[in-house]
Amino acid sequence: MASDLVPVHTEVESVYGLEGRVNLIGEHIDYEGYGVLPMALRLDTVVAIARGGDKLSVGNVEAEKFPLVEYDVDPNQEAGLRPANRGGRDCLQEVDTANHVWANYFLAAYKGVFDHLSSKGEELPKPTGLQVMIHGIVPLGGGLSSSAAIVCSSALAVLAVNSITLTKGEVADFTCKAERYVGVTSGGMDQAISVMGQPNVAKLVEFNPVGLGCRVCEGHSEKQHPECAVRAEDVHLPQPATFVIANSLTVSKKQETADKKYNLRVVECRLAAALIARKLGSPSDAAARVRTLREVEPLIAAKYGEGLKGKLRAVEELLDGGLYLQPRVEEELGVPLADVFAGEASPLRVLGVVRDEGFKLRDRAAHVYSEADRVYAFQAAAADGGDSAMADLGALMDASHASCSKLYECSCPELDSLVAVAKGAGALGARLTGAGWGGCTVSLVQREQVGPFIQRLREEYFDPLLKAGRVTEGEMPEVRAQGPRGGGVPG
Ligand code: NG1
Ligand code: MG
Repeated sequence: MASDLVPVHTEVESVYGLEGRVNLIGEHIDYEGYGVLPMALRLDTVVAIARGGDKLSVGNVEAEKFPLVEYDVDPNQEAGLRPANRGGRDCLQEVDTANHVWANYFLAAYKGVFDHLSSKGEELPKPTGLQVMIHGIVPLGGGLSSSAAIVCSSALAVLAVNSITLTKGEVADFTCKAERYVGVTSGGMDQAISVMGQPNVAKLVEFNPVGLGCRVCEGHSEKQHPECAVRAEDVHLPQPATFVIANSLTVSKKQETADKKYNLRVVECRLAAALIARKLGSPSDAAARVRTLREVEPLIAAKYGEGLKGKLRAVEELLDGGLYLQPRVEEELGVPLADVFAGEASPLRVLGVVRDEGFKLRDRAAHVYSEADRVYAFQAAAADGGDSAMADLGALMDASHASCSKLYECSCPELDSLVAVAKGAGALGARLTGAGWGGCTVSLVQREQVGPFIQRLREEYFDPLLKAGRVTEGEMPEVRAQGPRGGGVPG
């Protein structure tokens, strides 16, 4: 890959590359604090970087599609605001989410490096001009985490050019926060697997927030240890298991649609958690501070018992199955939503956008709790590896898709149809992967079935799209398979 790169102006000092990922199970639960089970892909994004010039100059090998973007090295230099006297604020670069350009992902990473170092109280490097050249082959808007691949490799490049080394867990944690500057209030799965993924093995990625019992150190009750923030454990899959990733060819424009889709789901989960807390006796102000469904688990367990059954009963009894309009949430919570989200740009934007449409709370919470449970069932079935392991893994993937489609409503007709075709073609399990609303599916297939399986997808999903003129030959078909040995099977 490195030989494809054309350095701008100066000699390349460092080249960094990180992969996209496929999430095998655990969708839309990372931002609720729950573990997920992704696997790194061979598709990657590479960043070449060198000091030089007086701008952050961000180019792409595919210059026609992604034209050169230049940013000021330090927009506040002229105002005389040096890092030491910025009144406690971090890097003053701002990412303009209203005018989304591709290079914003680099800028988010750049800002993230400065923010992270200053949150650790470390001396900040002097901002200098940088020449950056990027090349990525992770399909965009495909649910394969092209965005995290560019954010994480950019962050590593900025660290490298400043001779800074950090632990993988630390990089995974701060790049997750950094990617949110682009405007999507995402969880930490993609950055974690991008940084911690390894060939030949899937990973159970877990997040260890303060106060909820860290699984690394069993401590950090007050302030999180940077090295404990994210933890990744190997998950070895049965040998015949092959995962076929197929692109529905419907692009999911997650950044552009965030406030009506992805960010709305994050808000719905938070409101569901707050109402559960309120109904289980928390005072209004405490309930309004609850941020995730994971946080209310102890309250639920005290009344309904441990385990998934108790959580689903709580959701059924405490939340209405219909739509909640804002005044109803405020009445039941006892706090205006403008106060709940004071100072938080993204949820306030969501409120503005969906004012008259309302929130679905019961279905969203039921999805999160059941999906979180399926992740551990998947890990257990993989570890068991017995005769029924393949069928068990497949059934869990099917249940995940049904839940994403019906309860979380993050599928779309094309993804549902591709999943149905995959099942008809003999997949043991098939589901959307990533945020959904377009992008890719992942199917579990026996290794020796891969060839005929891909052929069926071509005939039943891709050829009709081609005949109908909905895609061109050049776009056809992005079908890739990856087995536990990491061997790519040509599509
Ligand atoms: P994709 O679709 O790959 O961008 C997104 C989020 C994840 C996770 C999944 C849904 C980003 C960067 N990533 O992934 O954190 O929530 O959706 O499980 O937005
Ligand atoms: Mg993404």
